[in-house]
Order: sequence, then C-alpha cells, then structure tokens
Amino acid sequence: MIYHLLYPLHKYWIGFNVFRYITFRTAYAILTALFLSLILIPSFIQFLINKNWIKTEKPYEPQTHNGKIGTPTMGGIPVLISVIVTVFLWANLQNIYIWILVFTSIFFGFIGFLDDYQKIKRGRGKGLSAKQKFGLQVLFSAIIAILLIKIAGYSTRFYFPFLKSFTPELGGFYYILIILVVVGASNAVNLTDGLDGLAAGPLSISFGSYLLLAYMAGHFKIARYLQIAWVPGAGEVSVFCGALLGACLGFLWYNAYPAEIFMGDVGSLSLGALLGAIAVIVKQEILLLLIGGLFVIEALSVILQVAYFKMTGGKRIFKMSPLHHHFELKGWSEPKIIVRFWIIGIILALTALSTLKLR
Ligand code: 57M
Repeated sequence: MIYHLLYPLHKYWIGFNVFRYITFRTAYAILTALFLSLILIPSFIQFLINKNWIKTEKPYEPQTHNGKIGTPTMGGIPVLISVIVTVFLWANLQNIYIWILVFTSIFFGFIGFLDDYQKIKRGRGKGLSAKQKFGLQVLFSAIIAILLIKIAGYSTRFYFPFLKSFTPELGGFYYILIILVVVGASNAVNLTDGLDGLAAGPLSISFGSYLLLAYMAGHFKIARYLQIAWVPGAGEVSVFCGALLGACLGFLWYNAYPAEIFMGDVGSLSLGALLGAIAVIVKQEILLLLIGGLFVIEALSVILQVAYFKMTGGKRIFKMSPLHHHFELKGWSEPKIIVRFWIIGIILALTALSTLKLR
C-alpha cells in the first residue's frame, strides 16, 4: 500500500523515489514484521491460554517434553498475520508472485489450523489423518503450480547450480516438481518443529538466504553476471522474504527455550510451503536442499527410521526420529541441540550462497 500511495508522489518531491527500491522496502518489511509479531504474540499467548489451545499430553514422547504440557500452540497465526499485513504495506501488489505467496500462506495455514484444532479438540495429538493432510497439501500445491505456470507465465525450464547452459524444458513435469518441492518443504519443516526454536531459527536463516536469491534472480544484470535464471518480477519476492524473516525472528523471541508458545502446524506447514514456493519462483529448487538442509536431514531421518523399522520388524537406526529426539535420548540438553542445529543451518546456507560464484 505504501508503495502505491507514496512512490507516485516522487513527481512532486524526489525523496519519494526511495519507495521504488526493493532494497529499501525489504529492509522496512523486516522491521515492520518483526515489530508486529513482537507486539501481537504476547496478547495472542493470553488468548490461547484463555481458549485452552495448549499442548496436551502425547504418547511416546521423550520425558523432557512432559514439562511442556500446557504451552500454547498455534503461534503461527500471529506470524502469518504479521507477514500478510507487512506485505500489504510494503510490497508492489501488482506483482503476481506476491499474490501466489499470499494464497500459499492462507492455503497451508488453513490445513495446519484444521490439524491443530483437531488435536486440541481430540487431545493426545490426534489431528487430521495423514491422508487428509497430504491430500489437501497436494491439492493446494497443484493450484499454486497452475497459478504460476498458467497465470504468471512462469518458465518451465529447469536450472541446475554450476551448470551454465544445461536448462532442460520440463513442460508438464514442472507441475509435479512444484508439488514435490512445496509439499516436501511443508512436511519437512513440520517434522523439524519439535524443539523450542528448532524450526524458527533455521527458517529465519532460510528466508534470509532466499531474500538475497530473489533479489538476484529479479535483477537482470546480476542474474546474467552470476549466470543464474533471470526471473522478471522475482525481485519483489525479496520483500515477502523480508516479512517472513522479520516475523520468524519476532516469533523466535517467544519461542526460544524455554518456549512460551509453539507455532503449531498452522505455522510449520505454511512457513515450510512458503519456503518451497519461494525456491520454485526464484528457480533455486536444488539449492533448497542445502539452504533447507536441516529440514531435509530431519525428514530423511524419519524416512530412514520408518523404512528400517518396517524392513527389520522393529529395529531402529536412531534412538528416535526425527533426529533431534535421537540427541535428546542421548542425553544432550535441548538448548545444546537447538543451537548446534542453528550452527549447522548457518553453515549450510553460507555454503549454498557460495556456490553462486562457482560457475
Ligand atoms: C510434528 N510435532 C511435535 C507443536 C509444533 C511419522 C512420524 C515421524 C510423524 C511425527 C509427527 O507426529 N510429527 C508432528 C512434530 C510437537 O510439536 C507440535 O507440532 C507443531 C509442529 N508440527 O508447533 O505445536 C511437539 O514438539 C515439541 N515442541 C517443542 N518446542 C517447539 O517449539 O518442544 C514443538 C515446538 C510439541 C512439543 O513437545 O508437543 C512432535 O514432536 O510431535 N512423529 C514424530 O515426530 C514422533 N516420532 C516417531 O514416532 N518416531 C518413530 C518412527 C518409527 C516414526 C521412531 O523413531 O521410533 C515424535 N513425536 C512425538 N513424540 N510426539 C516422537 C516423540
């Protein structure tokens, strides 16, 4: 809104020209979302406690989690509100990618809310069935794929890191790729969100990384110099990434150990899907495996554990999956696991960004 209201005034005073710059609006998107989440969450915590929308006892959980019973969940709601209000304030609302990301937030936030609400009403962690959740995720990501390819004119050429000129035309297969990336990222973040700040920290690192990648993908000269895909209009996604970064940091202020609030599936599913959708829009899907490497490792630990468990009739690779529970059962303290995972997340993100010049 601010962009549309104030930028046109540059005809009367050159100072308003500043609202044209994505860098300026991204910086203020970070600060606005941070401020909004910091002031919204405390009163939301009180609202959740009054509604009794809190963590209930769950079967088969490390003992250390018993002390968490009663912690309010669904903190993803004020996070999404902060993001969307910030985007409406600072983004160019004529940019189709902004609207596709707003729809992604609402679609996957809706799935997460349904799951969280069911868990609260039924107790003992019984939310939507895996089939219901997966079915809705595939449906909504298919809609996102259609909006991207059919409405936004998104190119279905696939780009690989390091390879300069090998950009195969995937055609209709890109729909499947988009669904895989969005649904995969959504579930990987959901699985990771099992310790205080364990999802919000790496999400902040990931959105910060994609803030830079979106700016570069949308900037013709930079994209050509780095030989990455030039995606006209992708630069505006930096503003959305800034809002996500600010809101996640504001949430982390209260979700840091010992957490006063959990984000809930309404947060983890939507933020994960947004990470996947942003990676698709800026054509850096493979780099997501590195930037979101922590989420990949956590999801892989579950896949390997379940597969091995079934193949061997009950044996386990890890003491418990996802991986963070394995370290809990090894006796690592929760803060130690969290901070070490953050450090790994930062290393992975820096490694990913360093590949941009290795061409
Ligand atoms: C998402 N949810 C947390 C909170 C958060 C197939 C199987 C791998 C599925 C998986 C599963 O159920 N995952 C659900 C993880 C839960 O967090 C809530 O859920 C939201 C995110 N989705 O926002 O609302 C608990 O995590 C703790 N927590 C914190 N701080 C936070 O900031 O301490 C969360 C956020 C919260 C709280 O205790 O209640 C969760 O862990 O359920 N299942 C699992 O992950 C289970 N693993 C498992 O069964 N492993 C098996 C194999 C055979 C699959 C094994 O390894 O033997 C774990 N889930 C539970 N307990 N509940 C095991 C331990």
